[in-house]
Amino acid sequence: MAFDSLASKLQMAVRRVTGKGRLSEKDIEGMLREIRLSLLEADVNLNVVKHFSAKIKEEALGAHILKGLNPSQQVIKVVKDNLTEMLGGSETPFVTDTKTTRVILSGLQGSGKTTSAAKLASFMAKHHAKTPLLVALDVYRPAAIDQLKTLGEDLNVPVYEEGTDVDPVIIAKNALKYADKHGHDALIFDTAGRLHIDESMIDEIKAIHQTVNPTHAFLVLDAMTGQDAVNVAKHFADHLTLTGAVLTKFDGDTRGGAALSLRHVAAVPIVFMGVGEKTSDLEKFYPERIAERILGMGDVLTLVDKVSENVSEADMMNMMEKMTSGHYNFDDFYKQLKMIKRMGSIGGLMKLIPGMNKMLNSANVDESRLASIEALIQSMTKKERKDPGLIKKSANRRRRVAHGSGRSVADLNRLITSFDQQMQMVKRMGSMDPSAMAQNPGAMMPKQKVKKGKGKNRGGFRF
Ligand SMILES: Nc1nc2c(ncn2[C@@H]2O[C@H](COP(=O)(O)OP(=O)(O)O)[C@@H](O)[C@H]2O)c(=O)[nH]1
Ligand SMILES: [Mg+2]
Repeated sequence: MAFDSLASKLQMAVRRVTGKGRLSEKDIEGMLREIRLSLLEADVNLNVVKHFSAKIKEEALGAHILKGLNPSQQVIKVVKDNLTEMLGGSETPFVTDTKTTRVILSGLQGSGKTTSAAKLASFMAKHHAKTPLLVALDVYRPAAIDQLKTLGEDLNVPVYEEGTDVDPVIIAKNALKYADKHGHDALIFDTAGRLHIDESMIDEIKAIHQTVNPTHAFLVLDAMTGQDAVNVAKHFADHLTLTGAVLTKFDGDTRGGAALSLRHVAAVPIVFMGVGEKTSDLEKFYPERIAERILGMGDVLTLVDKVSENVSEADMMNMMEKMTSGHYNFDDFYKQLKMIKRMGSIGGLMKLIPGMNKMLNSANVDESRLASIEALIQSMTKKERKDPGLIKKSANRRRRVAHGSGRSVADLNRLITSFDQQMQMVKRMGSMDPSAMAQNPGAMMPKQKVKKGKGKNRGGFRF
Protein backbone atom coordinates (compact mmCIF):
# COMPACT_ATOMS: atom_id res chain seq x y z
CA MET A 1 0.00 0.00 0.00
CA ALA A 2 1.07 3.56 -0.68
CA PHE A 3 2.93 5.41 2.05
CA ASP A 4 3.70 2.29 4.07
CA SER A 5 7.32 3.09 4.67
CA LEU A 6 6.69 6.79 5.26
CA ALA A 7 3.88 5.93 7.63
CA SER A 8 5.95 3.63 9.79
CA LYS A 9 8.83 6.11 9.91
CA LEU A 10 6.66 9.09 10.73
CA GLN A 11 4.84 7.12 13.39
CA MET A 12 8.20 6.26 14.88
CA ALA A 13 9.22 9.91 14.86
CA VAL A 14 6.00 11.00 16.49
CA ARG A 15 6.28 8.27 19.09
CA ARG A 16 9.30 10.11 20.45
CA VAL A 17 6.91 12.58 21.95
CA THR A 18 3.79 10.55 22.64
CA GLY A 19 2.81 9.80 26.18
CA LYS A 20 5.27 12.27 27.65
CA GLY A 21 3.85 14.62 30.21
CA ARG A 22 6.54 17.17 29.50
CA LEU A 23 8.38 17.98 26.32
CA SER A 24 11.69 19.68 25.92
CA GLU A 25 12.98 21.52 22.91
CA LYS A 26 15.34 18.61 22.46
CA ASP A 27 12.45 16.15 22.17
CA ILE A 28 10.91 18.28 19.45
CA GLU A 29 14.23 18.63 17.63
CA GLY A 30 14.70 14.87 17.70
CA MET A 31 11.25 14.29 16.31
CA LEU A 32 11.74 16.91 13.61
CA ARG A 33 15.02 15.43 12.46
CA GLU A 34 13.31 12.09 11.94
CA ILE A 35 10.34 13.70 10.21
CA ARG A 36 12.65 15.49 7.78
CA LEU A 37 14.52 12.30 7.00
CA SER A 38 11.35 10.29 6.45
CA LEU A 39 9.94 12.90 4.11
CA LEU A 40 13.13 13.10 2.09
CA GLU A 41 13.25 9.33 1.83
CA ALA A 42 9.67 9.42 0.60
CA ASP A 43 10.91 11.59 -2.27
CA VAL A 44 9.22 14.77 -1.11
CA ASN A 45 10.56 17.93 -2.70
CA LEU A 46 13.39 19.44 -0.64
CA ASN A 47 11.84 22.91 -0.45
CA VAL A 48 8.58 21.43 0.72
CA VAL A 49 10.39 19.48 3.43
CA LYS A 50 12.24 22.60 4.59
CA HIS A 51 9.14 24.75 4.61
CA PHE A 52 7.05 22.31 6.61
CA SER A 53 9.76 21.32 8.99
CA ALA A 54 10.21 25.00 9.85
CA LYS A 55 6.47 25.43 10.30
CA ILE A 56 6.11 22.38 12.51
CA LYS A 57 9.04 23.56 14.59
CA GLU A 58 7.61 27.01 15.07
CA GLU A 59 4.15 25.74 15.95
CA ALA A 60 5.33 22.88 18.14
CA LEU A 61 7.66 25.08 20.12
CA GLY A 62 4.89 27.58 20.76
CA ALA A 63 4.94 28.38 24.47
CA HIS A 64 1.29 27.52 24.95
CA ILE A 65 1.93 24.00 23.72
CA LEU A 66 4.94 23.07 25.79
CA LYS A 67 3.47 24.52 28.94
CA GLY A 68 -0.10 23.49 28.23
CA LEU A 69 -1.96 20.31 28.97
CA ASN A 70 -1.05 17.20 27.01
CA PRO A 71 1.80 18.78 25.05
CA SER A 72 2.51 15.57 23.16
CA GLN A 73 -1.01 15.35 21.83
CA GLN A 74 -0.86 18.93 20.72
CA VAL A 75 2.43 18.35 18.96
CA ILE A 76 0.90 15.40 17.12
CA LYS A 77 -1.93 17.64 16.07
CA VAL A 78 0.58 20.15 14.71
CA VAL A 79 2.26 17.38 12.68
CA LYS A 80 -1.08 16.12 11.43
CA ASP A 81 -2.27 19.57 10.43
CA ASN A 82 0.91 20.26 8.51
CA LEU A 83 0.83 16.91 6.79
CA THR A 84 -2.75 17.67 5.77
CA GLU A 85 -1.58 21.01 4.43
CA MET A 86 1.17 19.33 2.40
CA LEU A 87 -1.43 17.06 0.87
CA GLY A 88 -3.46 20.08 -0.18
CA GLY A 89 -5.33 21.25 2.91
CA SER A 90 -9.05 20.98 2.55
CA GLU A 91 -10.71 18.67 0.09
CA THR A 92 -11.14 19.97 -3.47
CA PRO A 93 -14.76 19.23 -4.36
CA PHE A 94 -15.73 17.73 -7.67
CA VAL A 95 -18.70 19.69 -8.92
CA THR A 96 -20.59 18.91 -12.05
CA ASP A 97 -22.35 21.36 -14.33
CA THR A 98 -26.10 21.30 -14.22
CA LYS A 99 -26.02 21.23 -18.00
CA THR A 100 -23.06 19.52 -19.60
CA THR A 101 -19.97 18.65 -17.61
CA ARG A 102 -16.80 18.58 -19.68
CA VAL A 103 -13.65 16.98 -18.32
CA ILE A 104 -10.34 17.00 -20.18
CA LEU A 105 -7.58 14.64 -19.10
CA SER A 106 -4.00 15.32 -20.07
CA GLY A 107 -0.68 13.87 -19.00
CA LEU A 108 2.27 11.82 -20.12
CA GLN A 109 1.89 8.48 -21.86
CA GLY A 110 1.24 5.67 -19.41
CA SER A 111 0.18 7.97 -16.59
CA GLY A 112 -3.31 6.48 -16.62
CA LYS A 113 -5.40 8.91 -18.70
CA THR A 114 -7.45 6.34 -20.60
CA THR A 115 -8.12 4.26 -17.49
CA SER A 116 -9.00 7.37 -15.49
CA ALA A 117 -11.35 8.56 -18.25
CA ALA A 118 -13.36 5.37 -17.89
CA LYS A 119 -13.24 5.60 -14.09
CA LEU A 120 -14.55 9.15 -14.18
CA ALA A 121 -17.37 8.18 -16.53
CA SER A 122 -18.38 5.48 -14.11
CA PHE A 123 -18.02 7.85 -11.14
CA MET A 124 -20.22 10.54 -12.66
CA ALA A 125 -22.87 8.03 -13.71
CA LYS A 126 -22.96 6.62 -10.20
CA HIS A 127 -22.61 9.70 -8.02
CA HIS A 128 -23.90 12.50 -10.22
CA ALA A 129 -26.60 10.70 -12.19
CA LYS A 130 -24.90 11.68 -15.44
CA THR A 131 -25.16 10.01 -18.83
CA PRO A 132 -21.53 10.18 -19.90
CA LEU A 133 -19.83 10.05 -23.27
CA LEU A 134 -16.15 9.14 -23.63
CA VAL A 135 -14.27 10.95 -26.37
CA ALA A 136 -11.17 9.44 -27.99
CA LEU A 137 -8.73 12.22 -28.83
CA ASP A 138 -5.56 10.14 -28.80
CA VAL A 139 -5.29 9.92 -32.57
CA TYR A 140 -1.65 8.89 -32.64
CA ARG A 141 -2.11 5.37 -31.37
CA PRO A 142 -4.93 3.27 -32.84
CA ALA A 143 -4.60 0.93 -29.85
CA ALA A 144 -5.53 3.80 -27.55
CA ILE A 145 -8.94 4.14 -29.21
CA ASP A 146 -9.54 0.39 -28.91
CA GLN A 147 -8.55 0.49 -25.26
CA LEU A 148 -11.09 3.22 -24.56
CA LYS A 149 -13.76 1.35 -26.50
CA THR A 150 -13.20 -1.84 -24.52
CA LEU A 151 -13.46 0.08 -21.24
CA GLY A 152 -16.57 1.88 -22.49
CA GLU A 153 -18.23 -1.39 -23.47
CA ASP A 154 -17.65 -2.82 -20.01
CA LEU A 155 -19.29 0.22 -18.47
CA ASN A 156 -21.98 0.59 -21.05
CA VAL A 157 -20.71 4.06 -21.85
CA PRO A 158 -20.47 4.96 -25.55
CA VAL A 159 -17.20 6.19 -27.03
CA TYR A 160 -17.13 8.97 -29.60
CA GLU A 161 -14.26 8.54 -32.07
CA GLU A 162 -13.35 9.47 -35.61
CA GLY A 163 -10.36 7.20 -36.08
CA THR A 164 -6.80 8.45 -36.37
CA ASP A 165 -6.90 10.77 -39.38
CA VAL A 166 -8.88 13.68 -38.02
CA ASP A 167 -7.54 16.64 -36.05
CA PRO A 168 -8.42 16.10 -32.37
CA VAL A 169 -9.74 19.65 -32.12
CA ILE A 170 -12.32 18.87 -34.83
CA ILE A 171 -13.23 15.58 -33.12
CA ALA A 172 -13.74 17.45 -29.84
CA LYS A 173 -16.03 19.93 -31.54
CA ASN A 174 -18.05 17.17 -33.19
CA ALA A 175 -18.26 15.24 -29.92
CA LEU A 176 -19.87 18.24 -28.21
CA LYS A 177 -22.51 18.37 -30.95
CA TYR A 178 -23.04 14.61 -30.76
CA ALA A 179 -23.49 14.74 -26.98
CA ASP A 180 -26.01 17.53 -27.30
CA LYS A 181 -28.03 15.58 -29.82
CA HIS A 182 -27.94 12.26 -27.97
CA GLY A 183 -28.59 13.44 -24.44
CA HIS A 184 -25.11 13.04 -22.92
CA ASP A 185 -24.62 15.50 -20.10
CA ALA A 186 -21.04 14.59 -19.24
CA LEU A 187 -18.09 14.31 -21.63
CA ILE A 188 -14.69 12.97 -20.77
CA PHE A 189 -11.95 13.75 -23.29
CA ASP A 190 -9.06 11.29 -23.35
CA THR A 191 -6.13 13.09 -24.96
CA ALA A 192 -2.83 11.87 -26.35
CA GLY A 193 0.29 11.78 -24.21
CA ARG A 194 3.95 11.65 -25.11
CA LEU A 195 6.82 10.10 -23.30
CA HIS A 196 8.17 13.57 -22.61
CA ILE A 197 6.57 16.96 -22.54
CA ASP A 198 6.93 18.67 -25.90
CA GLU A 199 5.62 21.86 -27.33
CA SER A 200 3.37 20.32 -29.93
CA MET A 201 1.57 18.27 -27.29
CA ILE A 202 1.02 21.35 -25.13
CA ASP A 203 -0.20 23.32 -28.17
CA GLU A 204 -2.65 20.59 -29.07
CA ILE A 205 -4.10 20.42 -25.56
CA LYS A 206 -4.35 24.21 -25.45
CA ALA A 207 -6.40 24.16 -28.65
CA ILE A 208 -8.64 21.41 -27.25
CA HIS A 209 -9.13 23.46 -24.07
CA GLN A 210 -10.21 26.44 -26.15
CA THR A 211 -12.75 24.39 -28.07
CA VAL A 212 -14.15 22.48 -25.13
CA ASN A 213 -14.03 25.15 -22.42
CA PRO A 214 -13.74 22.43 -19.78
CA THR A 215 -15.51 22.31 -16.42
CA HIS A 216 -12.49 20.39 -15.16
CA ALA A 217 -9.04 20.26 -16.72
CA PHE A 218 -7.30 17.45 -14.91
CA LEU A 219 -3.70 16.47 -15.15
CA VAL A 220 -3.23 12.73 -14.75
CA LEU A 221 -0.07 11.82 -12.85
CA ASP A 222 1.49 8.54 -11.94
CA ALA A 223 2.15 8.61 -8.18
CA MET A 224 4.88 6.01 -8.59
CA THR A 225 7.08 8.47 -10.49
CA GLY A 226 7.57 10.71 -7.45
CA GLN A 227 9.53 13.87 -8.10
CA ASP A 228 9.26 13.37 -11.87
CA ALA A 229 5.50 13.58 -11.60
CA VAL A 230 5.85 16.85 -9.75
CA ASN A 231 8.15 18.30 -12.39
CA VAL A 232 5.76 17.28 -15.14
CA ALA A 233 2.92 18.89 -13.22
CA LYS A 234 4.84 22.10 -12.84
CA HIS A 235 5.50 22.26 -16.54
CA PHE A 236 1.89 21.58 -17.48
CA ALA A 237 0.63 24.06 -14.91
CA ASP A 238 2.95 26.73 -16.33
CA HIS A 239 1.37 26.38 -19.75
CA LEU A 240 -2.23 25.33 -19.14
CA THR A 241 -5.02 26.29 -16.81
CA LEU A 242 -5.45 23.15 -14.74
CA THR A 243 -8.20 22.72 -12.19
CA GLY A 244 -6.75 19.67 -10.50
CA ALA A 245 -4.92 16.38 -10.70
CA VAL A 246 -5.83 12.73 -10.73
CA LEU A 247 -3.03 10.88 -8.97
CA THR A 248 -2.98 7.29 -10.21
CA LYS A 249 -1.44 4.05 -8.96
CA PHE A 250 -1.96 4.84 -5.32
CA ASP A 251 -2.43 1.14 -4.79
CA GLY A 252 1.21 0.56 -5.64
CA ASP A 253 3.98 1.09 -3.13
CA THR A 254 4.41 4.74 -3.98
CA ARG A 255 6.61 6.43 -1.45
CA GLY A 256 4.31 9.41 -1.44
CA GLY A 257 6.59 12.17 -2.69
CA ALA A 258 4.29 13.30 -5.50
CA ALA A 259 1.20 13.52 -3.33
CA LEU A 260 3.08 15.45 -0.68
CA SER A 261 4.79 17.93 -3.01
CA LEU A 262 2.30 18.60 -5.77
CA ARG A 263 0.28 21.33 -4.15
CA HIS A 264 3.27 23.40 -3.18
CA VAL A 265 5.47 22.93 -6.21
CA ALA A 266 2.82 23.12 -8.92
CA ALA A 267 -0.16 24.66 -7.09
CA VAL A 268 -2.37 21.87 -8.41
CA PRO A 269 -4.81 20.23 -5.98
CA ILE A 270 -5.32 16.48 -6.10
CA VAL A 271 -9.00 15.80 -6.69
CA PHE A 272 -9.06 12.05 -7.27
CA MET A 273 -6.77 9.12 -6.68
CA GLY A 274 -6.60 5.94 -8.72
CA VAL A 275 -6.36 2.90 -6.50
CA GLY A 276 -6.32 0.01 -8.96
CA GLU A 277 -6.81 -1.03 -12.56
CA LYS A 278 -10.56 -1.62 -12.37
CA THR A 279 -12.97 1.11 -13.47
CA SER A 280 -14.38 1.30 -9.96
CA ASP A 281 -10.94 1.97 -8.46
CA LEU A 282 -11.26 5.72 -8.17
CA GLU A 283 -11.62 7.60 -4.90
CA LYS A 284 -12.04 11.23 -3.96
CA PHE A 285 -8.87 12.56 -2.39
CA TYR A 286 -9.29 13.72 1.23
CA PRO A 287 -6.02 15.25 2.51
CA GLU A 288 -6.95 15.04 6.17
CA ARG A 289 -8.01 11.42 6.01
CA ILE A 290 -4.77 10.51 4.30
CA ALA A 291 -2.71 12.42 6.84
CA GLU A 292 -4.49 10.55 9.62
CA ARG A 293 -3.85 7.26 7.91
CA ILE A 294 -0.17 8.06 7.53
CA LEU A 295 0.07 8.88 11.22
CA GLY A 296 -1.73 5.69 12.17
CA MET A 297 -4.75 7.48 13.56
CA GLY A 298 -7.06 5.29 11.56
CA ASP A 299 -9.54 6.65 9.16
CA VAL A 300 -12.51 7.38 11.32
CA LEU A 301 -14.43 9.11 8.58
CA THR A 302 -14.07 6.30 6.07
CA LEU A 303 -15.17 3.99 8.83
CA VAL A 304 -18.19 6.15 9.49
CA ASP A 305 -19.00 6.14 5.77
CA LYS A 306 -18.71 2.38 5.63
CA VAL A 307 -20.77 1.89 8.72
CA SER A 308 -23.50 4.25 7.60
CA GLU A 309 -23.78 2.39 4.32
CA ASN A 310 -24.52 -0.79 6.24
CA VAL A 311 -26.09 0.18 9.52
CA SER A 312 -28.96 2.53 10.18
CA GLU A 313 -28.18 5.67 12.09
CA ALA A 314 -30.74 4.79 14.73
CA ASP A 315 -29.00 1.46 15.38
CA MET A 316 -25.69 3.23 15.60
CA MET A 317 -26.81 5.96 17.98
CA ASN A 318 -28.53 3.43 20.13
CA MET A 319 -25.35 1.39 20.37
CA MET A 320 -23.13 4.38 21.09
CA GLU A 321 -25.49 5.54 23.79
CA LYS A 322 -25.50 2.13 25.43
CA MET A 323 -21.74 1.91 25.30
CA THR A 324 -21.10 5.29 26.80
CA SER A 325 -23.81 5.03 29.43
CA GLY A 326 -22.44 1.76 30.76
CA HIS A 327 -25.48 -0.30 29.76
CA TYR A 328 -23.61 -2.18 27.11
CA ASN A 329 -24.01 -5.94 27.45
CA PHE A 330 -23.31 -9.22 25.69
CA ASP A 331 -26.47 -8.91 23.62
CA ASP A 332 -25.17 -5.62 22.23
CA PHE A 333 -21.73 -7.06 21.74
CA TYR A 334 -23.26 -9.87 19.74
CA LYS A 335 -25.38 -7.50 17.68
CA GLN A 336 -22.33 -5.47 16.91
CA LEU A 337 -20.37 -8.48 15.77
CA LYS A 338 -23.15 -9.25 13.37
CA MET A 339 -22.99 -5.71 12.02
CA ILE A 340 -19.25 -6.02 11.53
CA LYS A 341 -19.81 -9.28 9.70
CA ARG A 342 -22.32 -7.59 7.44
CA MET A 343 -19.75 -4.93 6.60
CA GLY A 344 -17.17 -7.40 5.38
CA SER A 345 -13.76 -8.44 6.46
CA ILE A 346 -13.00 -7.52 10.03
CA GLY A 347 -9.31 -7.31 9.33
CA GLY A 348 -9.83 -4.51 6.81
CA LEU A 349 -12.32 -2.71 8.97
CA MET A 350 -10.25 -2.87 12.13
CA LYS A 351 -7.44 -1.07 10.35
CA LEU A 352 -9.70 1.93 10.10
CA ILE A 353 -10.24 2.11 13.84
CA PRO A 354 -7.79 4.45 15.56
CA GLY A 355 -5.00 2.57 17.23
CA MET A 356 -6.19 -0.74 15.95
CA ASN A 357 -3.69 -0.81 13.12
CA LYS A 358 -0.80 -1.09 15.53
CA MET A 359 -2.45 -3.68 17.67
CA LEU A 360 -3.25 -5.81 14.70
CA ASN A 361 0.42 -6.21 13.95
CA SER A 362 0.75 -8.50 16.91
CA ALA A 363 -2.73 -9.92 16.99
CA ASN A 364 -4.28 -12.37 14.67
CA VAL A 365 -7.85 -11.50 14.06
CA ASP A 366 -9.20 -14.77 12.95
CA GLU A 367 -12.62 -14.45 11.42
CA SER A 368 -13.46 -17.99 12.41
CA ARG A 369 -13.23 -16.89 16.06
CA LEU A 370 -16.39 -14.95 15.42
CA ALA A 371 -18.26 -18.23 15.26
CA SER A 372 -16.78 -19.18 18.60
CA ILE A 373 -17.95 -15.92 20.18
CA GLU A 374 -21.37 -16.45 18.73
CA ALA A 375 -21.58 -19.91 20.26
CA LEU A 376 -20.42 -18.64 23.66
CA ILE A 377 -22.91 -15.79 23.80
CA GLN A 378 -25.71 -18.06 22.70
CA SER A 379 -24.96 -20.42 25.56
CA MET A 380 -25.53 -17.67 28.11
CA THR A 381 -28.92 -17.22 29.71
CA LYS A 382 -30.91 -14.13 28.88
CA LYS A 383 -30.03 -12.70 32.27
CA GLU A 384 -26.34 -13.31 31.83
CA ARG A 385 -26.32 -11.61 28.46
CA LYS A 386 -27.99 -8.54 29.90
CA ASP A 387 -25.71 -8.39 32.92
CA PRO A 388 -22.08 -9.17 32.06
CA GLY A 389 -21.17 -8.95 35.76
CA LEU A 390 -22.89 -12.29 36.47
CA ILE A 391 -20.53 -14.19 34.22
CA LYS A 392 -17.50 -12.30 35.37
CA LYS A 393 -18.21 -13.02 39.04
CA SER A 394 -19.10 -16.68 38.86
CA ALA A 395 -16.68 -19.43 37.91
CA ASN A 396 -19.60 -21.85 37.90
CA ARG A 397 -21.45 -19.87 35.31
CA ARG A 398 -18.33 -19.57 33.21
CA ARG A 399 -17.81 -23.33 33.27
CA ARG A 400 -21.42 -23.97 32.37
CA VAL A 401 -21.40 -21.52 29.43
CA ALA A 402 -18.12 -22.84 28.10
CA HIS A 403 -19.30 -26.41 28.37
CA GLY A 404 -22.65 -25.64 26.74
CA SER A 405 -21.00 -24.00 23.76
CA GLY A 406 -18.36 -26.68 23.30
CA ARG A 407 -15.60 -24.14 23.98
CA SER A 408 -13.08 -23.79 26.77
CA VAL A 409 -13.25 -21.46 29.75
CA ALA A 410 -10.13 -19.80 28.36
CA ASP A 411 -12.11 -18.98 25.21
CA LEU A 412 -14.81 -17.40 27.33
CA ASN A 413 -12.26 -15.43 29.33
CA ARG A 414 -10.80 -14.08 26.14
CA LEU A 415 -14.24 -12.99 25.05
CA ILE A 416 -14.75 -11.19 28.35
CA THR A 417 -11.38 -9.47 28.00
CA SER A 418 -12.14 -8.18 24.55
CA PHE A 419 -15.58 -7.08 25.68
CA ASP A 420 -13.96 -5.09 28.49
CA GLN A 421 -11.30 -3.65 26.20
CA GLN A 422 -13.94 -2.47 23.84
CA MET A 423 -15.88 -0.84 26.64
CA GLN A 424 -12.78 1.02 27.75
CA MET A 425 -11.94 2.17 24.26
CA VAL A 426 -15.46 3.37 23.66
CA LYS A 427 -15.51 5.17 26.98
CA ARG A 428 -12.41 7.02 25.91
CA MET A 429 -13.96 7.93 22.58
CA GLY A 430 -17.33 8.68 24.11
CA SER A 431 -15.92 11.15 26.56
CA MET A 432 -14.82 13.30 23.64
CA ASP A 433 -17.25 14.85 21.28
CA PRO A 434 -16.28 14.63 17.61
CA SER A 435 -15.01 18.20 17.48
CA ALA A 436 -12.79 17.54 20.45
CA MET A 437 -11.49 14.48 18.68
CA ALA A 438 -10.59 16.60 15.70
CA GLN A 439 -8.90 19.08 18.00
CA ASN A 440 -7.05 16.45 19.83
CA PRO A 441 -6.34 13.46 17.65
CA GLY A 442 -3.39 12.45 19.78
CA ALA A 443 -5.83 11.15 22.35
CA MET A 444 -6.68 8.48 19.84
CA MET A 445 -3.15 7.37 19.20
CA PRO A 446 -2.33 3.79 20.06
CA LYS A 447 -1.43 3.24 23.65
CA GLN A 448 1.99 1.69 23.79
CA LYS A 449 1.06 -0.45 26.74
CA VAL A 450 -1.17 -2.69 24.70
CA LYS A 451 1.74 -4.11 22.81
CA LYS A 452 3.46 -5.54 25.84
CA GLY A 453 3.07 -9.11 26.98
CA LYS A 454 4.32 -12.47 25.99
CA GLY A 455 3.28 -15.22 23.68
CA LYS A 456 1.44 -15.47 20.45
CA ASN A 457 -1.32 -12.97 20.84
CA ARG A 458 0.64 -10.61 22.96
CA GLY A 459 -1.27 -7.53 23.75
CA GLY A 460 -3.45 -7.58 20.68
CA PHE A 461 -7.16 -7.34 20.66
CA ARG A 462 -8.14 -10.91 21.18
CA PHE A 463 -11.24 -12.64 20.11
N1 LIG B 1 -2.46 -0.32 -10.35
C1 LIG B 1 -2.95 0.70 -11.06
N2 LIG B 1 -2.75 0.73 -12.38
C2 LIG B 1 -3.25 1.77 -13.06
C3 LIG B 1 -3.98 2.82 -12.45
N3 LIG B 1 -4.33 3.69 -13.41
C4 LIG B 1 -3.85 3.21 -14.57
N4 LIG B 1 -3.19 2.04 -14.38
C5 LIG B 1 -2.49 1.19 -15.37
O1 LIG B 1 -1.47 1.96 -15.98
C6 LIG B 1 -1.28 1.60 -17.31
C7 LIG B 1 -1.39 2.81 -18.22
O2 LIG B 1 -2.70 3.33 -18.16
P1 LIG B 1 -3.41 4.09 -19.36
O3 LIG B 1 -4.75 4.49 -18.89
O4 LIG B 1 -3.35 3.28 -20.60
O5 LIG B 1 -2.45 5.36 -19.50
P2 LIG B 1 -2.44 6.50 -20.60
O6 LIG B 1 -1.34 6.16 -21.55
O7 LIG B 1 -2.16 7.76 -19.84
O8 LIG B 1 -3.78 6.54 -21.24
C8 LIG B 1 -2.35 0.56 -17.61
O9 LIG B 1 -1.79 -0.72 -17.52
C9 LIG B 1 -3.37 0.76 -16.50
O10 LIG B 1 -4.07 -0.42 -16.19
C10 LIG B 1 -4.16 2.75 -11.02
O11 LIG B 1 -4.76 3.63 -10.35
N5 LIG B 1 -3.64 1.68 -10.38
MG1 LIG C 1 -4.27 6.46 -23.27
